Amino acid sequence: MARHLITSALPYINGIKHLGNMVGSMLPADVYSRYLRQRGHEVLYICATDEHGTPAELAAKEQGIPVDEFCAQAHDAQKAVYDGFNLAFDYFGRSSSPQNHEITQEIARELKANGFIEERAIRQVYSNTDGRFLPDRYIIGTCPHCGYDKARGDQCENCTRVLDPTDLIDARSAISGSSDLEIRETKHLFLLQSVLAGEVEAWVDERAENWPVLASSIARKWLTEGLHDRAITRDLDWGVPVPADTWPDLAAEGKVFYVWFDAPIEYIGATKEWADQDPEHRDWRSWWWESEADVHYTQFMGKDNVPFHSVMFPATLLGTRAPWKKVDVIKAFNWLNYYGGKFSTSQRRGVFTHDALEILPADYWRYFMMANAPESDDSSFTWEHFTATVNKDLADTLGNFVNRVLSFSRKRFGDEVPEGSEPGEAEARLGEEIARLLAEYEEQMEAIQFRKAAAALRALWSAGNSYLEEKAPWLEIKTDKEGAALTLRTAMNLIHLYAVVSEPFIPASSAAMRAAFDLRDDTATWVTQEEATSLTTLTPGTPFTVPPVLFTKLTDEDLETYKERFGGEEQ
Ligand code: B3M
Ligand code: ZN
Repeated sequence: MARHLITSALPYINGIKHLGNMVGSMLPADVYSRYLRQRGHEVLYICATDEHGTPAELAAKEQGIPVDEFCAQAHDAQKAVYDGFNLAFDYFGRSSSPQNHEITQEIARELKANGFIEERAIRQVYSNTDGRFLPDRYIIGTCPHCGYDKARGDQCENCTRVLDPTDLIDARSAISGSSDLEIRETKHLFLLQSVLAGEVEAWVDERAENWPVLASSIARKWLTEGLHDRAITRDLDWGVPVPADTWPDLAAEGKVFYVWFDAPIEYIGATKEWADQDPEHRDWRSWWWESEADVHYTQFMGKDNVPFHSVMFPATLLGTRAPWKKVDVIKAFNWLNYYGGKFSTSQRRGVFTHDALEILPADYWRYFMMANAPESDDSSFTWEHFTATVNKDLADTLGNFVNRVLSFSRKRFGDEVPEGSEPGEAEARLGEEIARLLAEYEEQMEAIQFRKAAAALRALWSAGNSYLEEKAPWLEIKTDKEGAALTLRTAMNLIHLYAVVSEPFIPASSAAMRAAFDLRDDTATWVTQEEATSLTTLTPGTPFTVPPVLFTKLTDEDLETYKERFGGEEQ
C-alpha cells in the first residue's frame, strides 16, 4: 500500500481536445490510476482546465462574451466529454479558482523573499487607442519574410517563422485594429532561473534516472542549453494578479502572472479545491508536503510539456525553500498523428473527443489509443487500423468469447455456473499460461509501458480463445457432458478474471462482464497468482446472465462513413 499522487497535463480551456491530446495526458493517467486503485493503493488523480492567458481572452472576444463566462462554459463542456470517456478524476478543477490564486501568490511571495524574483524594466508595445500594453500575439501585421498580412507578433502562421513584434510591417493592435502604437518601458517580474540552475540540475540528475527515457532526455537537453531568467508576468486582465502587498506598483498597473507560471501550480490548487469541497478529505497538504507523508508522484504529459514540468516547475518549487512535493516520475508521450500528418485544432484535422464519443462508446477509443500509445515513437491514427483493431481484439477475441461461453452454457446447463468434472491437464496448462501473462501484464503496468501492457492483456484474452478451441465444448458435450461443464466453468472464470484485469483499459465493458455474475463491487480486489493458476474463484452454482454483445463489429460501410466524415487521406 502506497499513496500515489497522479496528475495529467491540464487541457487548455480553449476548445474541445482531439484524440492526440487525450492519448498523451488524461487517458494514460486514468488507466494508471485505475490500475493502482485496483491494486489497493491510495490514489489521488488530479486534473483541471488551464484557463488563463491570451488564447482564452481571444476566444472569449471572438464569441463576444466575458472571459470568465467563456471559461465557465468551456470547462463544463470539456468536463462532460471526459465523463463520457470515463476518466475517473478524483477532482477536475479550474486554474482560475480562488485556491489557485492564493497558492500562486503565496509561492511568488516566497520566491521573492528568497531572492529568486526580481523586477526588471523592459520595452514593450503600448496601444494608445486600447490604453494597454499588448502581448506579442495581440499585435498583427505583415510578415517581413513571406508577406502574409495577418502575421502575429510572436510568429507568422503562414511561414511559421518566429517573429518579434518590431519585425512586423504596418503593425496594428489585434484588439482595436489601431496602428497608434508606441514602444514604452514597463516593469515585469523575472524568475531568476539562472541562479537556481545548479540546484535544478542536481535535482534532475538524482530524479530523472527513474524516468522513461523520453522525459529524461528532454530534461537533460533543456539543461544543457542553459536555464535563463524568465519573465513571469504579463499585461492581461485575465490571470492571477500580482499581489499588491508585495509588488504595489505592478499590481496597480494590473499585471498578472504568466499562464505557465500558475498552470502547474494548479496541480496543488486543484488538490485544495478537492479538499475544500469535502470535509472528509484529509489535509490536502499531506499530498504536497514532502516532510509529511510518503507520496509517490507521477505526471503524464505530451513531450512538448516536458521542459515546463521537468525543469521550470521544479525550479519554482525549489526556490520557495518549502518542502513542496516534486514529481517522482514523468511519463511523456510522442505525437499521435492522423494519417501521417498532424492532428490540428486550428485546422480541425483529425478526430475530436466529442465527435469520437458520438460515433462509438468510450471503450473502443480507450483500448485503441492505449494499445497504440505513442510511447517510443510517434504513432498514427487511421480508420483502417482503428476498425481492424476493434474488430479483431475487442469484438472477436474478447467480446465473442464472453458471449459464446455464456450463451452456450445457459442453453445447455441453465443460468448458474455448472460444476462438471475435476480440472485436468488442459486446465493446468491454461492456468500456468494465465498466471504467467498476468505477471507480465502487472510488470508492464508498474513500468507504465502501456503498449506492452495492452499486448499482455490481449494475450490473456487470446489464451481463453485457444483453450476454448482446444476443448470445443460444443463437441465435447456430445460425448462427455461433465467435461463440457468443466470447460465452461473454467471459461467463465476467465471472464471473471478479464472483468477485473481489463478494467483500467475498458471500464464500462468490465462492468458489464462483472454484472453478468452480479459481482458489481469487486474491482478493488485484484486477481492473485493462485487464483489465476486455479481459475476456480467463481464457484459452481453462481447465477449469471448473458450480457448484451460487448462490442459491435465495424463494417466496411462504417469505415467508409468515418473516412468520409473525418477525412482520411495520407499527407
Ligand atoms: N495547458 C498544455 C497545452 O495547452 C498546457 C499544459 C499545462 S500543464 C500545467 O499545450
Ligand atoms: Zn511569414
